[in-house]
Amino acid sequence: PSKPQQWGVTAPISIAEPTQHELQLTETLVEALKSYNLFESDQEARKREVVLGKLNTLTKEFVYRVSKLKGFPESLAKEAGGKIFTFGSYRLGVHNAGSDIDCLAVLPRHVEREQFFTIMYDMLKEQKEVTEITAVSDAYVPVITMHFSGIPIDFVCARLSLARIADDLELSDNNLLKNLDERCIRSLNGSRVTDDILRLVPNIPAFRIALRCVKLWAKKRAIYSNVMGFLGGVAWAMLVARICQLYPNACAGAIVSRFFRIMYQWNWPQPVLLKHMEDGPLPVRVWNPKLYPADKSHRMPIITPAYPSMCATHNVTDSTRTIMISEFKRAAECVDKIFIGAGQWSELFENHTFFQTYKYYLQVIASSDSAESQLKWSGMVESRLRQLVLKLELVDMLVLAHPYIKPLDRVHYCSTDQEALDAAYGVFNPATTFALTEGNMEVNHMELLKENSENPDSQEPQEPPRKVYTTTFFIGLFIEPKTAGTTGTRKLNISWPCAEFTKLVKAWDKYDEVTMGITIKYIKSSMLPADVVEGDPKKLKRPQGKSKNGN
Ligand code: 3AT
Ligand code: MN
Ligand code: MN
Repeated sequence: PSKPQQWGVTAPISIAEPTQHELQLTETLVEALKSYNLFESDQEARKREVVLGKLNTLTKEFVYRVSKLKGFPESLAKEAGGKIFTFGSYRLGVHNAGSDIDCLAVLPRHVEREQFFTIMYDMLKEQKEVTEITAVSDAYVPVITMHFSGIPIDFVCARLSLARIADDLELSDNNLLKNLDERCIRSLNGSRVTDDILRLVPNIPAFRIALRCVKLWAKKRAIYSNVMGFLGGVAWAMLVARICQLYPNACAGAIVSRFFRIMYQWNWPQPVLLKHMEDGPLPVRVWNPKLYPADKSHRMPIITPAYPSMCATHNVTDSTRTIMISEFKRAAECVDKIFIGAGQWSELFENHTFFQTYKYYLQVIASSDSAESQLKWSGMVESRLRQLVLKLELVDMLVLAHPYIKPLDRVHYCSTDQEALDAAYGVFNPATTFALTEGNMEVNHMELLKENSENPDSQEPQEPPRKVYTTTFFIGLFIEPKTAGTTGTRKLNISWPCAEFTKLVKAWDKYDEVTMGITIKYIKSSMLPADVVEGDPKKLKRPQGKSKNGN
């Protein structure tokens, strides 16, 4: 036989075809994945296609209108075109029933970026199918978010240096990036990276099943989060893609099994690459640890394939890497057992035990007085939390600082100043506290509260309670165990990292010391709030009638 085709930067490890046993395990894997209700129905899939069709038509209509505004004659305005591309989980074919569609509008050069956020925004707003539309034009990647026929959409745009955007345009040519606004380059990047991943994978159906499995596992084990220093969707996709390249003919079950074993043994910081990095036409740097000290500090580099290549795992710290490696180990052992018939796939997807694992935790609470400011303030604190983790890693006797991936949002209805202060410090009455779902801070609980306060022992006329919004982050602390020889008291000193972190977040230009708070508390595991320890932290129990035994 001829030399096997090479996918990626090395020859494959094995080109073997799947065995009966591997095929059978792939089948049981698919069954297991289905039982988590990840897959949407055919009807929902068609609905997404219809929505994308409408968005494409609207994009062309938008380009046409702008062309006319610019005084283009009818024929040229019609030819100006416009096209949408997708990226993210939908483009990879691994989205869940509730996933958004990440969508990019590509526009010809005479359409200005700003017009997407004004004219296109207004056009979308007029559609009867569109709800919850918001334009965030000052973000790092500016975006319109909305629901279209109930489907969440992230809509970004890029303006190319082309007079017309043809229906058959592809985004792979690096020269398309020449002379573009940086925001356009970043917006194009999502699509260019997902397109490349799919191009570089030998067997796409096997890749999809394996990636779905890895994503579900990573979410259940609480290691799916780019901001918190673990890996996000793109990085997980690239890792799985690399294993697919090494076993081009393997089925999904075999890929999953190889995945955990190889990732457990990977020689970090050797980077994971899907292809050799390219040079290109932009005056921007491509990832290169030999040239740039910042790149050298990446602990688990996973490099995006599309030019300009970047490290998708810049946020990984020593702690989060250690945690992920031990999860790879656990998963590898689990899958080995499944392969010899001594285990079930469901064991791979067992929930994390973050709140049962550590003796001590840091509880970081960002608070403010309105839903709007809380969204920004807590987002800021969240984006800096890894700085606290990095500083904790330098503390003597602290082996590991383990950030929990999900912040917990609550609103507290406080009738006294003391209650408001306490809430910001993590002390609150469960009867007047409500958990909020992510991104949905504007829930009115007043009705519920009224019901609850209709009890005879509260007779004094009450002022409407004031709301305190809190977002709580947890960091598990693994402290060096005492060795047999040690005597006397050991003291863990975390005051410096905490003070530095507080200073850092308060230096934010929109920080307002009157309305915003930040507190860090060192707590024993027994002091963890009941609602996080028992099951799903998002579901605080609805208060039951008169509860006087709150705290
Ligand atoms: P879901 O199925 O949607 O949960 P996903 O992988 O599609 O998984 P997202 O929709 O959050 O996840 O992100 C899709 C892509 O959008 C990934 C990345 O290229 C880009 N992206 C996401 N968040 C940001 C961000 N904050 N800044 C810049 N790009 C982002
Ligand atoms: Mn998405
Ligand atoms: Mn998205």
